[in-house]
Amino acid sequence: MELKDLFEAIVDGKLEMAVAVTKGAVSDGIQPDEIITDYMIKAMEEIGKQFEEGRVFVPNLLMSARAMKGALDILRPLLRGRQDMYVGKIVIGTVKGDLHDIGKNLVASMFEGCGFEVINLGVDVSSDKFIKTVAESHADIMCMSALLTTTMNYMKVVIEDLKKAGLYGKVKVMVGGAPITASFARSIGADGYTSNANAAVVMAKQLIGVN
Ligand code: B12
Repeated sequence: MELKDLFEAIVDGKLEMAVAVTKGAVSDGIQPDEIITDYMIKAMEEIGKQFEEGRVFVPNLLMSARAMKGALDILRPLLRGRQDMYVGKIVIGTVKGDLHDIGKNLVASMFEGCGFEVINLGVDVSSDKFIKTVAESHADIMCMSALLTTTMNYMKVVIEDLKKAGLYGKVKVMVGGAPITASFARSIGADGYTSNANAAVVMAKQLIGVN
């Protein structure tokens, strides 16, 4: 099996195949970043394109998501293994009404791999839950993800509630997800936005002043 089979396995939603190819790639010494960026993310882009063109439907997306998760589960411990120092604490979640978590989990795994302690609140996270967790954990950064144009505006609600709770400015806020832009992030008062997981780590470190 070759690594390009991972792309096909995710597009076709074949979990066992995705896991087997990923395990093979790891034992061949291929770096997790390369597997994620060059094959896994590209496969999700491809299935997304096919969905937009009406060639596949929601069940196909779910199968692909399952295969992607299975492959990411193999890589996650390896990403963690790179951690050599504690950098800071991050609370991350996908906002209320939104169930997309593949990108959010990738970002969370990258953070963990680069020394952050991560509290992953999952999907469909309410403002109350974000704020309660930030307050209790004394997190350095709160990260919100949204993949729907209908849910991205909820990020503003959370930031407004953060202000009411007296936490705005005390915790840095990062936002991301396919429909988010830097100007949207600025307009709602977020401290940072990046379009991908690698850049998210660089920005998170900048925001809290570590390199
Ligand atoms: C997989 C998928 C699903 C799966 C999700 C499974 C899962 N566990 O996540 C399922 C089938 C559940 C799903 C459901 C729906 N989906 Co959907 N889905 C997708 C799809 C194909 C891929 C998303 C994905 O995983 N991308 C791969 C990851 C790696 O990329 P990413 O999420 O963008 O994350 C990267 C960056 O954005 C960034 N990032 C992400 N989060 C964060 C956070 C921070 C803080 C930072 C800094 C960075 C960052 O870093 C990540 C890694 O590089 C997209 C199409 C697309 N092109 O995006 C549609 C898409 C997002 N879905 C869409 C729709 C319409 C829906 C449904 C409404 C469909 C329906 N009719 O039921 C439902 C909504 C359910 C809900 N309430 O959330 C639309 C949204 C349209 C819009 N403008 O709002 C899209 C764009 C497809 C389309 N073109 O129509 N979906």
